[in-house]
Amino acid sequence: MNGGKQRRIQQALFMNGHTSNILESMVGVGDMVLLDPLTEEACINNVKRRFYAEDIYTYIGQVVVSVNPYKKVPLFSPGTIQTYRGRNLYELPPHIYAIADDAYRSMRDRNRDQCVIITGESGAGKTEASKIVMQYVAAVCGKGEEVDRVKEQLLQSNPVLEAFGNAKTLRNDNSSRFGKYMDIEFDFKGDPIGGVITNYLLEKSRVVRQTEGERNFHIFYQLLQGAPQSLLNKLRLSGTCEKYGYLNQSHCVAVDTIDDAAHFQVTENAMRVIGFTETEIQQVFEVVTAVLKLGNADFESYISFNGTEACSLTDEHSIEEVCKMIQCDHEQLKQALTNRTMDICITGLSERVVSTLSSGQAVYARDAVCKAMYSRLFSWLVGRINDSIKVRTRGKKKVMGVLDIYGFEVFEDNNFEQFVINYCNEKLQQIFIELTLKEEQDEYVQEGIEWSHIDYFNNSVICQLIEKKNTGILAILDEECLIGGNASDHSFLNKLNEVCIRHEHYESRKKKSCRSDKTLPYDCFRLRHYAGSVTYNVQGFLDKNNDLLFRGLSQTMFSCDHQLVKKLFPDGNPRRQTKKRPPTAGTQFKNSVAELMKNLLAKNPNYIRCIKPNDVKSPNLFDDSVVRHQVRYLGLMENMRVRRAGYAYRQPYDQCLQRYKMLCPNTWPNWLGHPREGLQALLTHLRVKPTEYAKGRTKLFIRNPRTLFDLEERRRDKMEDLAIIIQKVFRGWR
Ligand code: AOV
Ligand code: MG
Repeated sequence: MNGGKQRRIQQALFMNGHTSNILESMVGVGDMVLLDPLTEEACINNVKRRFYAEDIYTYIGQVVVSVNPYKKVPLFSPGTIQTYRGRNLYELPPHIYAIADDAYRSMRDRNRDQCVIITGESGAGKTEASKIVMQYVAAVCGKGEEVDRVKEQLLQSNPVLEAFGNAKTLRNDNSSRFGKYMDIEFDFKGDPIGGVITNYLLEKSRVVRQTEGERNFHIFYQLLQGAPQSLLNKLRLSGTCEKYGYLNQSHCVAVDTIDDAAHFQVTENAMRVIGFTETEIQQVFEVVTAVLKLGNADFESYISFNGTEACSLTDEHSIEEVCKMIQCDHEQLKQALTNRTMDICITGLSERVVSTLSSGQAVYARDAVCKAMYSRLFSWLVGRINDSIKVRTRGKKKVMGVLDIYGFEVFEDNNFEQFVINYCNEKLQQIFIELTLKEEQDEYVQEGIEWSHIDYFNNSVICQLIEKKNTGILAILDEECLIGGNASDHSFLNKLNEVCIRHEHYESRKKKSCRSDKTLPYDCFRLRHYAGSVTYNVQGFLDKNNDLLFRGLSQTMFSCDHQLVKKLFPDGNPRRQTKKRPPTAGTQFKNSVAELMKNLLAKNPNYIRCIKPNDVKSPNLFDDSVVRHQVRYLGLMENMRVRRAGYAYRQPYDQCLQRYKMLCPNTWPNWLGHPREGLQALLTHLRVKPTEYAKGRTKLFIRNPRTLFDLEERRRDKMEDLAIIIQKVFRGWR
């Protein structure tokens, strides 16, 4: 296609009589299906030119590709929201607003539940994109006191969950360390009436340990830097972050891009807006403080009278403040931290055995209870927010879901957490493939439309490697956890090597091809993920998957008189003790991800594919190789090819005829024959070129969005004409 023609198409696609500042800045092509030639180079150059021109959004058909600008760009304002409101997707330059508007109207007017699936690697801009979607929807839907209250609560859930669930990592200063799916629910008019948030596995190991240069969850720093003196006094918090073991080990406290003190105000205010009572807010901060202080408890080992290793608190008073605050029996907590009580079954009789812990084991117990306390607090917060935003009216609801989950990540040292996060991203890629590459092509085949298949990498083999029943990595991990006794991370790796060694996406030093690969240590396995290879260190896999808390600790926490702490440890209730083992962390995650997939597949998907322009968080650098890698694994080229060779729009014959029949005297007001023939008559009448459409078994396929656009335009004109005629007739009657 020559430049002139391309420009004309763009104009036809986007200008459509509108000129505004955002339009004037348009560079390159807005829909990459129009790229000529359709090559990876052209694609990268296109998004690059647009990135430098601050046009961060580009379409591939209905998919929005978003490049993180790493600075404020003038694309978001109430005025721009109004510009996009109620307009067709291709009428204006690509924007998240356009996709959000399309999804919202399709839900409201056509009763189709929607979901917005936001993917991309860590730091690519998913969380920001999800907030832009929510802000747009909030701005365009409904008005009134009650509706505004609901909107405000939904929006304010973001700062609360970010404060408690996000942290600075090496990849992203505000990295989501949990997955979030939020259903926003609407009534029949399209007014928001509430919502439900589902959270996925918080990376709780961060509470007690962070990699050098990373931080703990934001709330710890916010509280210490931003809480008023009166609250700090109440919590008996003094001094700086450096005083606390859980905050000082990674040598990163202050971050240029983060104003912790200001964020504290935002978090606290958001909690009030959502409806947390002052007592609840106070209790939440007490739990956060308890975690911080308990983290400073230290132990020293000694050899007990019977020759076994034991330990005691280095400073007897170190847990006094915590005990006072959470109203816990000092002696009981001390015992629970330094001893372990087990019920052992000997010849059918259950006997209670108390064993002493070494100082290392006590630190482990301390960390375990802190991780449990914090992650359960997080789940409680989500539950509490859900209580506030839940729909109280009956009747049919329409739903729009927004998914913002931790992105694919690769660090120098990758553990169980990265394994889980990356597995989740594999599953999301599956949905994308299923719906945009596979289903689309399958549909052409089913409808009998001539089609030459476009190849793509299907990552289902990697999903299988991880989740397959009995022989998948998660199943092997569970099996090892069940064995107990001699099982270890090492024996887990050995099993993996036995079962998975031949899999083309699995690598370890036991594999022939990797024997001399020094970058792959002996205690690691490597997975060739769709988005790149990741080497996982098996250390801690069993423990994190088991996720067990010594019973003495949960009982101690349950016995606290502090209302919230007690609520967080129902498993410590002696009357509710069960012998049944809870499902492992891996299995729980797998099940909840499966549930999520089912939920997403039941809705009409809208995609935002986020891309990171560089690895140094710079607004001025577009690193071709970094972007190329993402373009490849996200499958964007395949997406473009399927889209380009395919048809932009499809609709069953009868629905399509109903919508446009007014445009042709033969089909208006009624067509008595088969809708397929009616549509043919209509298209012939409108002189739509036969190359522009294809007739399937049950649906009409339209190749180019312009054609659809044109039909819609004509329909709108016709409706206006009809309205005028009707008005005249009415006037005549009066
Ligand atoms: P993520 O959600 O994809 O990573 P974020 O949405 O947190 O990434 O984006 C990372 C940072 O990039 C933000 O904190 C902003 O500084 C910047 N940024 C992203 N989008 C925009 C935008 N539209 N305008 C301006 N700045 C932006 V992770 O959660 O780590 O996977 O787990
Ligand atoms: Mg995020």
